[in-house]
Amino acid sequence: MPKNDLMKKMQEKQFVKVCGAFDVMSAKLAEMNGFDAIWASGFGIASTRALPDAGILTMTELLDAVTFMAEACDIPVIADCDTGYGGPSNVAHLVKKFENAGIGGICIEDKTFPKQNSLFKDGKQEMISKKDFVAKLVAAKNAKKDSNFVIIARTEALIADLGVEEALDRANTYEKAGADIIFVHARKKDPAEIFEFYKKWKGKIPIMSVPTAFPTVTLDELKSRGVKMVVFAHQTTLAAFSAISDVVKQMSKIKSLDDLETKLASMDDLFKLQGMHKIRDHESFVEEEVKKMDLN
Ligand code: SPV
Ligand code: MG
Repeated sequence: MPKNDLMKKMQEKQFVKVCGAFDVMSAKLAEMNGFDAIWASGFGIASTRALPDAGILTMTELLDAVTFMAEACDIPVIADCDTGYGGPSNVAHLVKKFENAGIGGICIEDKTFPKQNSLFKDGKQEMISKKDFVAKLVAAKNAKKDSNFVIIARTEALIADLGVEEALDRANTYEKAGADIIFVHARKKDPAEIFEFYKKWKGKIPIMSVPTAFPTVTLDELKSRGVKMVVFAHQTTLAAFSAISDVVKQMSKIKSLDDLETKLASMDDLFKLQGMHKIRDHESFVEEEVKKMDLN
């Protein structure tokens, strides 16, 4: 099970880098490349099932996918739990299940169920009231047993075009309700609005950013504007899609595998990821133990 040290890392390092993952392999690769934590992306996990990122997957389906990641990783795994799968009681149940599974924390957002992906052009972006979302946060906070379990409150005020003042009001209220981290999502290519939020934010808890919509903004710039946690939420999913599409397209046409133009990983790379050597060692160990029993 992963060590749940995300908040500690944030205090020590001032800035943490989190990588989106859609399955265990992408989570493991992120860990092997030095990320501080994993963002188990709802968008990514929905993509692996070829289902819309629109609240279609159930809570237990998400829990299954994220549990596999947490079992394989030593760094914390944060689960993107959309709107929390219902009201405060559903959120309390969710926190209990995810915490028991060794997952490092959850993110819930203040949209109506079923939510639609925030970056989906012309998607439905309706929000619930501040009061109703606070009730979910209070339920989440009261349900967690480990103080290190992270509750990220995500406001969609900018996604719903309600402006910076609404985002600030909601973020301040969510901090009071017990959130550990605030995530204000933004979809405009011009970062002026989200930068205005960062400038006006006077809260004490850390701010998280997903810069997919404004990719030219550097990490140093985010850091200088007070962001404490960057999440590259989508890129592993997008990369996997393009890499697999490319190789599959080529394989549909080639006469032999030698014609493939893509540089592939080796089988050994994957055996390493799987920990195949551990199987050999384990089998030798079991064989020795059985021998010692002197059976006839
Ligand atoms: C996700 O990774 O599923 C997120 C971020 O929630 S976004 O897709 O931008 O809504
Ligand atoms: Mg999501």
